[in-house]
Amino acid sequence: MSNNLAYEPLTPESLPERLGKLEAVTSRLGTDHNLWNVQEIGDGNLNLVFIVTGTPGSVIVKQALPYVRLVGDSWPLPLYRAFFENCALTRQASRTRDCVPEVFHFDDTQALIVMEHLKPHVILRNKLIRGERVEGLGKFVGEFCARTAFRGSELCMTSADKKADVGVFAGNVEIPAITEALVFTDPYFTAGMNSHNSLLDPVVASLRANVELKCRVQRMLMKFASNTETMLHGDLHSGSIMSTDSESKVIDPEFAQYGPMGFDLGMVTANFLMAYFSQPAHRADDLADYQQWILSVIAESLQTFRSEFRRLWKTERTGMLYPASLFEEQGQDSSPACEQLLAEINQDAMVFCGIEMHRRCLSLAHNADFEDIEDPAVRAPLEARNLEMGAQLILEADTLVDESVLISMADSYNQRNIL
Ligand code: SR1
Ligand code: MG
Repeated sequence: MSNNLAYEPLTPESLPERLGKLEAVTSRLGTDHNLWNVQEIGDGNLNLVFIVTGTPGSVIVKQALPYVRLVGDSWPLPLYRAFFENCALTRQASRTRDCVPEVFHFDDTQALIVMEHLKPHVILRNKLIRGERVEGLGKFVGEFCARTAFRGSELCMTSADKKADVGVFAGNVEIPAITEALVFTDPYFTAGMNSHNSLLDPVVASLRANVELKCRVQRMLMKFASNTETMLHGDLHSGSIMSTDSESKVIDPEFAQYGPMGFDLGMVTANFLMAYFSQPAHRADDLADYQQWILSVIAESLQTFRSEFRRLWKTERTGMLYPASLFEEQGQDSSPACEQLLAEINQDAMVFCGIEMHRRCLSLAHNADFEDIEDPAVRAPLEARNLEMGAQLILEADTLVDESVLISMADSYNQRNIL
């Protein structure tokens, strides 16, 4: 909509007329917009999402609303978030190959992005709830996190480029504020928008009474808010990944911001762990094998993150950090520095993981893995395992030297009767 129209939320009825002259769209759907079929499919918390289909093909149109869709217009949210989502998609596309949908058109005034329709991909969370496997998922996630973390940092970028980009993203205040409140703060007191399964009351009370736990979470919030190591996806959960049985893509980087390298890895690991803990309520057949498969995805994503990060360290360390002039050019090996950094990233990731495991059961925006379990009495013991393991991750992240410790911990909590 390059004709200076004022912002207006699209509807299936208005969309063909309003986008009907856009070359980026007509070249993919055909020029007769009366023949387009429009379906609103947005089931997320914030935006409008349409699939628009013409005779030759289809596209996705995503438009920001001036408020939080999940809550309504009592919670306004700036339209400029579409600008940051477009920036993030563009940067991710250049840092990872074939991992994100291609952007065809961005309209700042309409807060709208026209992008590739991923087909026949579906939201990964739904596949995990249905017990479906995705080939190569762990490798995909590990590579995505390592490439975006490394290539978006001053290990790789020039300082001038990276600092300019931190400046661009610094303009985004409200979206990080959502994460700062909903993820890091609200779960740990009786915040207004919170909700939880009341059968969990004793577990929740003990988490909220744990001062050491809250101190550690607040320390991580400080890191999240003030550390600009790399450009994060910012909301990497299984609803932000779309998969077929053998291919995955990452979508929805509207929470992108600069932050600590372990954040995305920790968030996505938490979402795999929640898929794991919720499985006993979703299936009886194949339960043990399927849970084992989820654990193997977690292990592979963490291993791949390390191996890909090490590869990039050797081949793409072109930024001002850990320069070759200090190490290789002195005949000295920089691998110990890489290993030390990886250990710190892993430790951060484990704390972020524990925090995300808490927020999805305690604050606003729970996840379907647990929420789809209708009977609170069936759901509570599974959520309790998740909450208690989350607390151990936050308190003992330094003991989680590699994924084998994490996997045994998950296996052990999965057998506990907490309530
Ligand atoms: C009000 S937005 C709630 C949540 O939805 C998004 O997907 C993020 O996870 C956010 O925390
Ligand atoms: Mg999202």
